[in-house]
Amino acid sequence: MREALRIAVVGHSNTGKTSLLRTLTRDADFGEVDDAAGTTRHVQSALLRGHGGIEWFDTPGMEDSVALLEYLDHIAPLSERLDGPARIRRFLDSPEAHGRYEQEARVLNKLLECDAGLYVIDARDPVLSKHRDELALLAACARPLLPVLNFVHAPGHRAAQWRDAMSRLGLHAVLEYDTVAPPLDGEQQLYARLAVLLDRHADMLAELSGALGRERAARRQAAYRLAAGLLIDAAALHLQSPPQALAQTQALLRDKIRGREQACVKALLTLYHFHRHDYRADALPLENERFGMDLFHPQALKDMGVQLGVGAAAGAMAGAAVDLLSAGLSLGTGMLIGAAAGGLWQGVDRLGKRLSGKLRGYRELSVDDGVLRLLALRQQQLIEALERRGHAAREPIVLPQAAQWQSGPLPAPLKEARSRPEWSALAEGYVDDDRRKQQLASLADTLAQTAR
Ligand SMILES: Nc1nc2c(ncn2[C@@H]2O[C@H](COP(=O)(O)OP(=O)(O)OP(=O)(O)O)[C@@H](O)[C@H]2O)c(=O)[nH]1
Ligand SMILES: [Mg+2]
Repeated sequence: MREALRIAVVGHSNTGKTSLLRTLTRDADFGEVDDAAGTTRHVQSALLRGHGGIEWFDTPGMEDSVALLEYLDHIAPLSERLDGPARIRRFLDSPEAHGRYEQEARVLNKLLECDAGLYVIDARDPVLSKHRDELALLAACARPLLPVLNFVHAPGHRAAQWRDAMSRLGLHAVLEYDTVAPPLDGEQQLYARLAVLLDRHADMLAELSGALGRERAARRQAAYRLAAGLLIDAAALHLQSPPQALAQTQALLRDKIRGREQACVKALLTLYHFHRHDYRADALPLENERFGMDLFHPQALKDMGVQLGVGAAAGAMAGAAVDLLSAGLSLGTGMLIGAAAGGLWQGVDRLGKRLSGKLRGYRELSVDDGVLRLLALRQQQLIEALERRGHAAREPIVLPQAAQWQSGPLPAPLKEARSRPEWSALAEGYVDDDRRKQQLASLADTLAQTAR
């Protein structure tokens, strides 16, 4: 097994060093992150496995570089013509390395031990002499440094000035990488630039970058399979109810579907290594009855621009389509499915004569197409938000409004699921047969393709 590459993450305090490592290692619990400067006090490592892997080192922020550089000029005057690492060594051997400049000593010591450093910059900051002094100290360690411009989504950032200042210091490869909302190909960009700086490790970095790209694609595919599973379960679920228990059956149906969506959301958060609190608490289906988010409130559907089945908005049981169940009835289950409660009564009126004598009073409840559309939209939006979210993000996810899935025919696998009650994992007699597997995979592809 090859040895891990060792990379130190360095920079001024509070620029997002720990945040960057959270995002790069996909670990939202790594280290401590805070608005206050001086949050990280000690060096902490994180291992990124695969192809030898990378051992990352988070370091404390540099705060006293101006004074330290003066001190260094004093204890290792230029007239002695020591090279950079020798000057830094002299400082590290001096008593002040354990006194006033203890933080800086930890950083420089770690950088000397590493193969390279990422120099994290808060791109909102103006370029000041303290930064130049900081870079002079870091550069003296004679390790390749890659400047990383963080906060590049902030209004009025100074990325251009920073790029200019960096090139004046001989640092020509620069990476723009916002740790909260990193570019989708951010990792690829990072490892490509590191490969240029770390020629001997270029093959390993290219392999690692390829592996991370494949992982990303596989994760997205797995996410859409989770969403497709939810949709099939919901579309296939039919609950039968005697007329007097209609309200209870309807409540049961809704609970089952809400619970199923919740399970899907949890599985998605876990898949992407995020926590429950990364999704706004009241956005989870079971935890609120606020009509904006409740799956079964007509307003939730309207807000998303989703079309309801005929008459559903008028019906008292909006969202739950009612179908008639009766053995031997020529009226197939498919016929009234898609029409919600209001639609049913209109439908019965219309069909009343033809059906007379054949109705046994039993009804079958299933969810309206509109609910399936809303479920599809919400999972798509959540997945795409998770794809773009850095593990440094601390604000909960807010789903955008989207325009797909709002109208038009539902995809064929969902239509088929409508007439396959045994396909719902929420029902008794559930079977995950080959056809279900095939249709789920096809639906997952459709979801993934319509998301972008
Ligand atoms: N909006 C936004 N906030 C960020 C970004 N990166 C970091 N932050 C925030 O900036 C603050 C500092 O982040 P840290 O990761 O603790 O910074 P640090 O460089 O490790 O700080 P020290 O350990 O104190 O030197 C935290 O409040 C982060 O949430 C970013 O890209 N965008
Ligand atoms: Mg930190």
